[in-house]
Amino acid sequence: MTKLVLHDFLLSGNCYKIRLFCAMNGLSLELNEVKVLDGATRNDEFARLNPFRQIPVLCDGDHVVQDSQAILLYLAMKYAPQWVDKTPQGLGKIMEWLSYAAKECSNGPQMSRLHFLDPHENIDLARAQTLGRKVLQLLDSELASRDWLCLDRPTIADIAVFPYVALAREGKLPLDEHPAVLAWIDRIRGLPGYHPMPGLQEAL
Ligand SMILES: N[C@@H](CCC(=O)N[C@@H](CS)C(=O)NCC(=O)O)C(=O)O
Repeated sequence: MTKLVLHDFLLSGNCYKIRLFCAMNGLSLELNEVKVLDGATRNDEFARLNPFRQIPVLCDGDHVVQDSQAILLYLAMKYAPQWVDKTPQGLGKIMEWLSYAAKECSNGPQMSRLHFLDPHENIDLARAQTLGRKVLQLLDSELASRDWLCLDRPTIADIAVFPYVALAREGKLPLDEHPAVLAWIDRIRGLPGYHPMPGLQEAL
């Protein structure tokens, strides 16, 4: 197996998706800390690694993958296929949630949290929190009748949606009003290999 290097930032929920997935699947990762709050993704050297100028970026030997959803899909297909699905129907269901993580979870809970994490970011907090509340409501209603986001088992869909939802309180969002979401967070925390990131160490 080639060496896996993650260009990472400890407080980034998107990077945490990859650290968590690797921990749950016994994949060892070398971490390269990128000081994203100091603008380290915005220089030309970083753009040669990732023209999108964002972390996470995964290097699997010479192969480079950027975007947390893409990295989860790549790693699962290559090393842990039980987290994805072979059928077009199953993969389509997983992709629905990966897209939801990339748009709704990012615009809502991620941006609400970022407002408090980095006051220099120009974020419309009221809009982000409105979108964040919609995410929590939708997830609570979806998870009221099932344990996992899709396919009746944990998949990369759950890993992609998990971090910014579990960190919702850091964006001053009302996680405690959503019991089905809290129960799902608890189920993820119970999966073998789970380990937290800063902000997730406390009991629910
Ligand atoms: N769609 C991307 C978004 C990644 C992202 O938002 N990265 C942030 C850190 S969490 C970043 O690199 N921000 C620096 C910037 O945009 O300048 C993913 O899911 O990986």
